[in-house]
Amino acid sequence: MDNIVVLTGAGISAESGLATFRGPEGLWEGHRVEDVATPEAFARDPELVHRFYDARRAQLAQAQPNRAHEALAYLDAEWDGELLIVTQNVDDLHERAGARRLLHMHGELTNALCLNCAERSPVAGDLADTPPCPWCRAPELRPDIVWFGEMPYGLDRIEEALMRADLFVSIGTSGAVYPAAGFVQSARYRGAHCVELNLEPSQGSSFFHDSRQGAASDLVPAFVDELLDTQA
Ligand code: BJW
Repeated sequence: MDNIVVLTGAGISAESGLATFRGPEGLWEGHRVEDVATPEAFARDPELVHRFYDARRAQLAQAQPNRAHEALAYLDAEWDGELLIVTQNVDDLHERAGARRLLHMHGELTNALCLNCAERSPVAGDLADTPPCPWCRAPELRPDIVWFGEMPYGLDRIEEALMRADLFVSIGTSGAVYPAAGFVQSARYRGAHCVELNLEPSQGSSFFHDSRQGAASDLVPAFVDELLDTQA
């Protein structure tokens, strides 16, 4: 077991106080997804969308990584083989916990993307105030978030890692959104052992060899210990 791909979703950050997307308490309960998570909605009402993401950024600044983020960062530090942590999350809790081999496939809440020059830059202040792009000075910044219908980041790198993976681990994701929901099938087809750690079985649960139910802050540290024992 040398090469590992870990996929994380909103469930890993739930115990840090960040709402998931699709539960009864879901992030979008008070917002229609079409109002905030498509490029068309942003073109229609940029201020509404900016206010939504500015509020989430402010909330993120108060949140802390939990034991699951910390366990993955420990795995990153200790694992001698290849590892890629692919997160669908736009929060920065993995990197704040210390993870380095990390890819944000759905963008980052703390970054802005310029519609004029396509450069990315860290967000300083609220985007609702339409600050200028630090590169080209145009006041055309949008959140650096992959919305429905847009191409996720890093798919070539992810595909390559899945091709070489001996182990694929999916943590805290409902398996409702593609292409991430299809990674288990790609990994399994190429011979990887596939493990799911989630509060409940995901939509793609039957594709996993091993599906464990529970809170990420319990399951992930225990699983990381198991993995590091195989390396010792
Ligand atoms: C716990 C826990 C605890 C709770 N411990 N667990 C038909 C078929 C196939 C595809 C499509 C289709 N129609 C349209 C599409 C494409 C579309 C799509 O998938 N739509 C679906 C709705 C069907 N996808 C796209 O448009 C993507 N782009 C694309 O496809 O480009 C073209 C392409 C073509 C070919 C190849 C490749 C690409 C882009 C998707 C962008 C997703 N963006 C969002 C919004 C970001 C904005 C924002 O943050 O506001 O990203 S959607 C939202 O869902 C967010 C998440 O990253 C994503 C996944 O959600 P996640 O993380 O799984 O959260 P939840 O809430 O769903 O689940 C949480 C889980 O945790 C639950 O199971 C809980 O039980 C569990 N949990 N507490 C452990 N303590």
